[in-house]
Amino acid sequence: MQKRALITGITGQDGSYLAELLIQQGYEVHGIVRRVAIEDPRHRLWRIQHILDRVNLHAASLESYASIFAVVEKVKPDECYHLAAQSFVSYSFEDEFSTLETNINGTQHVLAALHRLRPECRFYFAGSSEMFGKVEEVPQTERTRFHPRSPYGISKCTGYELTRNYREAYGMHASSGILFNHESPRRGYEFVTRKITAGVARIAAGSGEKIALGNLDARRDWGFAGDYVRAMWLMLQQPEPDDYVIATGTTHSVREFLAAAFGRVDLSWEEHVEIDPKFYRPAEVELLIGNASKARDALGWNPVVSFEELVGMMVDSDIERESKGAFDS
Ligand code: NDP
Ligand code: GDR
Repeated sequence: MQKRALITGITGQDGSYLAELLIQQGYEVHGIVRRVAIEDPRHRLWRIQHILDRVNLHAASLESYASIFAVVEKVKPDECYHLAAQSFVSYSFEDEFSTLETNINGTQHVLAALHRLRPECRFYFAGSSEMFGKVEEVPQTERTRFHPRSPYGISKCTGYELTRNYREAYGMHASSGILFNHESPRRGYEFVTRKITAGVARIAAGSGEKIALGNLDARRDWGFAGDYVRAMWLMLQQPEPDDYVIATGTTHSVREFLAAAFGRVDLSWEEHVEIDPKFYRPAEVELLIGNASKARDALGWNPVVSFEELVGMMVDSDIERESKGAFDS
């Protein structure tokens, strides 16, 4: 029988790669989107334009239990990937209320609807390395204590605990992936990697601008989103639900990302970057590096794309877009 998957956040970076993967695996793919997305597909559905004929979209609001309930009742999914969230850490300091509302209540609404209507559905929660925050050990594993440093990180800790509680209280197959940063040519422009690669493409084309950035010393464990959605799928194929760290196990500073991205077009980053204090955060996460050995042993998961390949892929893609004057929304 063909399996049915429901993805919240299908219009985002990860949602788009996951939808492609599930289509390849023969799933019937359903996605929850905001109503405005259906009214403005050119701008709001750009990441899934190429597969729109193979996905079924349902308008619903994460903040409304009734609307989530209605979609779950209609779709009756076998697997649900809950990716939708206010995912920009910086913005979570500016608007704590909507971040907590969307990320915590949204997760509770999806879990509660599945529990009521489809308890056998397998559930994936998009946890984050931001839950480790001010890290208590290096590298971080599934056993490392959480110390979130932003409203976003706090919301993800709560989503993780909700997921664990539905697993333990009701026996649901509910798993959390604790995913470290993952990027791609579909990354949102507000995140530092894409901000840099899009800037490199414009500068290489002669824009003459400077890229304004914050903390260049922050270190992240950056992987490729296409590799990471494979881990999400693998988690839901296991006989038992569990939580897994997904990471490459290597770390680079923002400064090193700059050097690699500008190096791709033979430019020196120091001439094209300026520091703007407004991009510093009230509380920073300085260093993240994950140990994914549990996922390697239990899921057989390994990242394929290296840091250098990732940076190259993003710069090349932005240069191509820039040359066509085809920047997405
Ligand atoms: P994106 O920001 O690219 O996508 C977020 C998705 O959530 C979009 O589809 C967006 O819809 C949707 N969304 C946001 N707010 C709402 C809302 N109020 N109601 C309905 N939908 C909403 O994130 P990613 O794809 O990068 O990440 C996917 C998930 O994984 C997120 O939960 C993120 O926090 C988490 N994560 C991401 C990591 C990363 O490095 N990428 C690492 C660890 C965790 P719309 O297009 O309409 O705005
Ligand atoms: P992050 O990603 O906060 O790790 O969250 P982001 O790319 O926003 O920041 C990474 C690091 O770069 C520093 N930085 C800047 N960041 C941005 N956005 N803009 C700048 O100008 C800038 N200058 C320096 C930041 O201070 C930070 O240290 C991402 C999101 O995808 C989350 O949803 C996800 O959970 C985590 O990754 C894992």
